[in-house]
Amino acid sequence: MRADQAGSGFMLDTDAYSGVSRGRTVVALAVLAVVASSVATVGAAASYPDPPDEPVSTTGEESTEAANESRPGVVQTVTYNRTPDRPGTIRATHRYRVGPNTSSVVVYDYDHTAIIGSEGFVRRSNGRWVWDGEVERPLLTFRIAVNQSGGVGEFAGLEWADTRRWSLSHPPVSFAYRTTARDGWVYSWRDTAAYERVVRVAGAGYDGGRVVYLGAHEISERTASGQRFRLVRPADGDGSAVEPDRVLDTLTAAAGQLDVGARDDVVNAFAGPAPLRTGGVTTPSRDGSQDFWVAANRTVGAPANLWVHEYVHTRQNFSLGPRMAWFREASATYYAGLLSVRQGLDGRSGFEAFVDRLRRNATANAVLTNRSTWGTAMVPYRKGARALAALDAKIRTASGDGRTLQDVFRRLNAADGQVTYDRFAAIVGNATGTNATAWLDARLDSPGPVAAPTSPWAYTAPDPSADADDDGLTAATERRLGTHPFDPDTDSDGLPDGLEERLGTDPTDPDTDDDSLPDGLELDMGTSPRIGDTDLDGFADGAELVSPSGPTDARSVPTRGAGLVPLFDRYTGGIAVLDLPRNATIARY
Ligand SMILES: [Ca+2]
Ligand SMILES: [Ca+2]
Ligand SMILES: [Ca+2]
Ligand SMILES: [Ca+2]
Ligand SMILES: [Zn+2]
Repeated sequence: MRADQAGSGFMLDTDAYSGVSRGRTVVALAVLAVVASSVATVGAAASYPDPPDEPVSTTGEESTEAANESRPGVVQTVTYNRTPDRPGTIRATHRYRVGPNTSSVVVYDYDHTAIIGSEGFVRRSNGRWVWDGEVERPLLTFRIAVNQSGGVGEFAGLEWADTRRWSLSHPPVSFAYRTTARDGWVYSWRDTAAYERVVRVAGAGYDGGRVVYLGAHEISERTASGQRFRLVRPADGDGSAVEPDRVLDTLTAAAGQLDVGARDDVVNAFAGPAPLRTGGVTTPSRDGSQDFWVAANRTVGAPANLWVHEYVHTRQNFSLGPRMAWFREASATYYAGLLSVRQGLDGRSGFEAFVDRLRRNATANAVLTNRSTWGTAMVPYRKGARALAALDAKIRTASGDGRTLQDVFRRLNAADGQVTYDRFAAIVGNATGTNATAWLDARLDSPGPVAAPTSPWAYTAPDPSADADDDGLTAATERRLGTHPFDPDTDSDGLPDGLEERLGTDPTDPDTDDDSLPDGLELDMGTSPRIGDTDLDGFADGAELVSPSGPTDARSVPTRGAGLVPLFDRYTGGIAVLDLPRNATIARY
């Protein structure tokens, strides 16, 4: 989950959006540091008497003008230490190697930090720390309060956490400097190529570029769809709830499912143990990686797959105008559910939970385009996700499955500048082939309920050869047979739909031959699921089974009947079946 607009009334802020510094970050374990050199880029032309405040949003423009400079003006070396004697805090030391043309270095007075040591920096009255111009390698040491609680309702709790054994945090690192090689200030969060950052972790730990894990950990990696996925989890009991293969399976599958551009080369997924709240995502690092974290007790399942939710955020490269702010969480929520269902997670019950959420009309009276009407921060997650489900179906229907909401998502990612509501409407109109403004206005720009489709066919992948439930039948075949595309055993008789198609049994009837024995049980017992009286002795297989007599032996016939419910229940998961009448002779073939 991601806070779109820091400083607005709503802090949806399970995401770290406050630490905005950007820079070339090099991962280093223990004291071994690797430095990647970089070529400088000239910053924006604006010149200020003093560096401005740290940005509250990083959606602003990046500098694009390139210039050649043989070496960076500043090398910042950040070293992190755990401080178990002071739970809830970590220590960071920032050392600066100042280049010959650099005339000033300014470090901000970050929130939730205290300077506990300095060399070569002077504190100004505005709280900032300025290099004294003399000390060659000035440094500042910070104590950082990690345990910041915030948010309300479902977002309440710790966003970051430090305990005696481990620490997950998002420490501030931004600074600004002035160099004669430039006209004006260089800001670390903007001119990311103009300086170098080296990160060291004292002891066991891992720096993802934005998120820092301190403590014993394990890393699992997987590559898919041109992305490197790295799962970082606590090494001991704190991380035991995390199933690395399941997490990497769902992330790599989502990477293949989501064709919207904006792929980071590296995605670092951190599993943070309690008392962390749900999860969040940071802004991308300039080295092509992006970090997100999820509380370690969050399992992989449908529809609320938080791992995929945060991953979808990493694929959001757009900048949203105020009337479009809802789209960020709405799309993360909708795709987390949709992709999970298409991955077959939790089968039919996963799909039904997904649709059930869409069916609920929570927050119906909020106007998505107008934040002041939102009674709760959950509006984009609820009404927003519902509206996107409806929109996806509209686009697919209008284009004969030629286009989907992903085409709109991709175009938002590719758009220059802010995506306004009007621009969004134009992009949607392009996808549907008709002017969509009235349709959108009624759902996004108005109060009132929005109906999302509930049929599974609205949510199957457009590719008709997909087999979400892995039952051996494509969605196209399932549609023809009337089976459920997200349920591998539509009639719950113990036989997968695909096997039933091959056997010639009815995949929508648990007892194809009406002999009171479910198809799956008959296969186990050696009777025919297609012939009610397998041995043709005049007594139905079901009657013979409970009699008992041999259903595959014509010389063995029933003497009495009994209820079949317990046997049937075993195979149907609770579908009630009629008892056979005493001495029943049901023979059908
Ligand atoms: Ca299937
Ligand atoms: Ca079946
Ligand atoms: Ca049967
Ligand atoms: Ca028989
Ligand atoms: Zn989110």
